[in-house]
Amino acid sequence: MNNLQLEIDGAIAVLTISRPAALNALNSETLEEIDAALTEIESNADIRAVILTGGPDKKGDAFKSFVAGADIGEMSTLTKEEGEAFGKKGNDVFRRLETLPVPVICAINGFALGGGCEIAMSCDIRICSENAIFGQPEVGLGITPGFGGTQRLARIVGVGKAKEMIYGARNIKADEAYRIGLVNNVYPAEELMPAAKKLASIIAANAPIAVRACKKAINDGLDAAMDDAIVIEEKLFGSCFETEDQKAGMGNFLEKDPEKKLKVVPFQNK
Ligand code: CO8
Repeated sequence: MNNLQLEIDGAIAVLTISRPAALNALNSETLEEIDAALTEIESNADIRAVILTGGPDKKGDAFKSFVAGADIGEMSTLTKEEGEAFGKKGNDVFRRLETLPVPVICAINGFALGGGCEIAMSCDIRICSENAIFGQPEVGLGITPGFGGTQRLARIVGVGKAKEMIYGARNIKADEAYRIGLVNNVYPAEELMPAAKKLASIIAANAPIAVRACKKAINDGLDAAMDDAIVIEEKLFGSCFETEDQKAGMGNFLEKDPEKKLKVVPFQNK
């Protein structure tokens, strides 16, 4: 792959978007490579969590840019039909990422603009470095967000804030992204990847089928009316009782063996 690295370390896969000459902007080739990497991840049952991040820029700065958008050079000459097709290409890949069976943590290490903000919003959990900048600058380029930004931003931060950001092409810094709920946490740059790996390890240590079922229940339930959403949960909850993890997990609790007791660890922000 030319613009993407996939490293698998035990149960954790790290996907790094890497186009140093263009601040990791997403061109068609990169979208195709992400799609191929998702196929590989899906076929590997050992992977329990994925981290998505951006590689260094051409000067080697690892915290300059996560993804500075879709590739403006590639988009500049598109026709109406080609624009729609390019939007669909991005949307299909991002939707695949969003519905990947295992959780995806996005570690945003710098600019997350346009398509960069949009791919981050397709992940389950976003954390960022203190210098991260988020925004949907498309209206300044004469286009709408095209990889799901009009839909996911409003769902994540609320309609009013999303409209303010999108209509005004207003970029926001990490602290504001944290305040409005676009990211779960902000870290000093050097602590970002260790934090992402720690979070991925915590997730990977839990019962994998149950974690996958939780992701599906939350995602599918959000698209449904509450009466249907709770049925989605009931079915997935029920399916857990066919797993070894449920028998072992509950058995351990009932054995009252202190070594096997579930550990309730308070969540630590930093
Ligand atoms: N596309 C292509 N190349 C890019 C992009 C991009 N999005 N962003 C940066 N680059 C390139 C620059 O052209 C430059 O190349 P070169 O060194 O050859 O001149 C290199 O990366 C470094 O960039 P800068 O010199 O501009 O770096 P600065 O530190 O001065 O500025 C910025 C950094 C502020 C991030 C600036 O590069 C910038 O504004 N980039 C564009 C950001 C943007 O507008 N992104 C949104 C794009 S639109 C989009 O994502 C829509 C998604 C949906 C599409 C659906 C289509 C139908």
